[in-house]
Amino acid sequence: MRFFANVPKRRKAMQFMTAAGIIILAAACSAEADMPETHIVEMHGLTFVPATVEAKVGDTVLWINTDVMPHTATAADGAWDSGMMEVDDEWSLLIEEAGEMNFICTYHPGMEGVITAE
Ligand SMILES: [Cu+2]
Repeated sequence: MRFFANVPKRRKAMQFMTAAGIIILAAACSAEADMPETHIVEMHGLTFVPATVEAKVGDTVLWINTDVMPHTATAADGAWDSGMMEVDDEWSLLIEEAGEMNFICTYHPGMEGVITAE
């Protein structure tokens, strides 16, 4: 009888450990949600797509020239510059501080975008 009396306790212990495991797993998943992301901006049809990027500090913005002509990804204030990006070239920028950063293509005055980093 004693042996069987222990079974429910063991089951409770198992249930507790399962619940603890789920909590740990949930915590790990939410930590993953805060992992740095890469935001892709295509240069296409003389525009940046998307033109607005909402990022977090630690994220990366990756420009890819999928157009038929060269472009640049250049900070409007001159803080950074990809230089000439030929067709199919890629260039990335690590977001190191919060704020709003306007960017342009130095070849095409109409090409504008903005990164909002928090
Ligand atoms: Cu351009």
